[in-house]
Amino acid sequence: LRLENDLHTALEHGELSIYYQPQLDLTKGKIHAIEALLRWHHPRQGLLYPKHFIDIAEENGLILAIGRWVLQQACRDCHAWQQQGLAGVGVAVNLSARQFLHMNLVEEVSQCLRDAHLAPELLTLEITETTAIHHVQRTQLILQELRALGVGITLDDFGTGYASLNYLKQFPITGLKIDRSFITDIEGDRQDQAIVKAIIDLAKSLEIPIVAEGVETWGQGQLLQHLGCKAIQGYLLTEPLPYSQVIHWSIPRM
Ligand code: G
Ligand code: G
Ligand code: MN
Ligand code: NA
Repeated sequence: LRLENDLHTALEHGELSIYYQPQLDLTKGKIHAIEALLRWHHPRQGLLYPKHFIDIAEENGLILAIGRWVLQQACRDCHAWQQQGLAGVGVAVNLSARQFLHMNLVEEVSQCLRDAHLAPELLTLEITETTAIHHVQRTQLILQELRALGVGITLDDFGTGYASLNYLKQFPITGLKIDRSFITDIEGDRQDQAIVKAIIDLAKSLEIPIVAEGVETWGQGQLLQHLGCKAIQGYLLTEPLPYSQVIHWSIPRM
């Protein structure tokens, strides 16, 4: 309850910030996008992660104001890094179910792009399977409008839900992220390997770019590359970084 009270003033007190985690295109050896990950610098409890407060924000509706702020800030930061050595590198912003259904999403996204002078192609929205499962037609319409703006739509945590394949069929998805739970043991677990290979092959035949998340070791990265995965994200490259560090970060030698 205390946390909930504090969350009401977190935005105006400037306690929220965005950390950024790059995605490496293995075929080009270049960063192609960077995911925005929300953090809360709590005055007494220190650095808090989304798992500590996103559910609260969803329940009390603060997620709408917070989500709007994340979108604005991420678009501004992405615009700024175009001139700071990261030209052509896009930004990926996570959206939760409530944002998706209750924000005036299409209007707000296009407003953010305009305000930040950001090319729509540089923005990708990450949704999960739970985002919209009960509102298929409405979701289809919103996603089509977002695609018409030029914004990308990535399906996050792919493979963990019940409806992954349905989503691919029904929605205009432009990217997939293989959930970290399939990556963790991929080197030792043949079943995980088979699942990941199937997802990669599926994405390839549907011509949808794929990113493996939660890649922590060089071995995992190599195996994924061998299986045909063209992009990775995870601690192998770096943990999520504050903006001030992102522009000075460079791809580690592997
Ligand atoms: O930051 P961390 O790596 O702990 O992220 C955990 C999860 O929190 C992510 O998978 C993502 O779905 C969610 N998340 C991170 N940032 C945001 C955000 O800005 N908005 C929403 N709705 N979810 C976020
Ligand atoms: O949107 P999503 O929930 O997928 O966000 C990714 C989450 O995973 C964030 O909380 C991020 O901090 C975390 N993360 C990013 N890279 C790694 C990794 O290599 N290993 C682990 N365990 N977590 C990671
Ligand atoms: Mn994500
Ligand atoms: Na994820």
